[in-house]
Amino acid sequence: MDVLEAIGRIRRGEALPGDLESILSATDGDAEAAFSEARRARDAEFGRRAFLYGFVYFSTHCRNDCAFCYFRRSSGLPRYRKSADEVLSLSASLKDAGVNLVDLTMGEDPVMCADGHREAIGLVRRVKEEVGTAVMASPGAMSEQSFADLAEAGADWFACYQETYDRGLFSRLRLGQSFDHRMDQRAWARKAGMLAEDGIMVGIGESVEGRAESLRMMGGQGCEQIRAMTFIPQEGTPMAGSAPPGFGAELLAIAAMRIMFPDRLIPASLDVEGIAGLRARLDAGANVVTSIVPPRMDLAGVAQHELDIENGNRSVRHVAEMLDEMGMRAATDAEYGAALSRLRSRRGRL
Ligand code: SAM
Ligand code: MD0
Ligand code: SF4
Repeated sequence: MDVLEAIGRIRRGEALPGDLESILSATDGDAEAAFSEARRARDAEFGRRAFLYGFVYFSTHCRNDCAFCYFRRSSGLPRYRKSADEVLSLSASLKDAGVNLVDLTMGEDPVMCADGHREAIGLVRRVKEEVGTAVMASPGAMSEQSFADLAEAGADWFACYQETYDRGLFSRLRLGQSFDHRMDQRAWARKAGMLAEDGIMVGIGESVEGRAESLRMMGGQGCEQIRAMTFIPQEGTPMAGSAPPGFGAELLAIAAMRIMFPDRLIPASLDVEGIAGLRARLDAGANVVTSIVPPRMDLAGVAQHELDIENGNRSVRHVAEMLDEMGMRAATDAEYGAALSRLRSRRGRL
């Protein structure tokens, strides 16, 4: 199948069976064509600007046992939980450094989840009130009643990734967790007035057809931000022996998302390949740089819990330099605010 023709059909909303799969399995010149179309779609929609997200993984305690995760309950790791003061000062320093948003992320820490997620929601409220930046909350799965409280505390975004839309695969990854309850999360978040992010993992045991189906399903839910991240095998987990991934499939997934859903925010995560992978992800059509983590703060990443943190490569300064080299630049807070207003006004029509 001709990839350029497939791209054209997808862009016109006339996709044929197999069109998405042909992008996801493109090689060489065909892959380059997909990346170039994706960049064109991104630049037309957003200009040559990237939004920058700071990442504060404030508690690595977790009651869940996801097969892929370094921080799963049964890995006997030392863990940390930052105090409210630490979270506030980390968020403030990220804002000062120039991020557009702070992503407050936690494992499903029983202390933070207790009493309708009272502690976690309290942190969001304090960061909104005392730091005044845009905030994404990534607390894992919550009960429906907590969403109104989280929205009222000021969270702009709620992130919770389905990982895959294949129920069988989901049950082998998120052991003992409900597929439907996780699906409900983003619907409840949006009903409460927040923007929502969904995501899938790439190279986690899915076929190209399975990945295509997950991308179609994920996009069809209309979440304002959507992502694909390559699975990184983690020592001490049941999936430690998996083959180390290539990143080509993730890049094609990013390009495909941009071509199918041009007006969404799509991350280039530093948590997969570190700074070395930034350019390729932006070149594939991403327009948000996530997982910016300041050095010397004893903070962890998720998929790459150490890579590029202490050497400062995940800092705003370093990212801004790379954007500059690519003829791109970091968006201002006013530009980010305008993009969020646009997403909110299109709610239900993405
Ligand atoms: N604990 C919350 C949850 O699971 O929803 C929020 C943070 S969780 C650590 C964020 C995401 O990181 C997961 O949903 C998964 O997509 C991704 N992730 C975790 N471990 C990963 C790995 N080894 N490789 C790639 N992505 C991973
Ligand atoms: C990232 N490490 O953006 C973060 C994390 C959670 N909302 C985000 C997966 O890559
Ligand atoms: Fe816990 Fe999230 Fe890791 Fe699953 S992915 S074990 S919920 S931190």
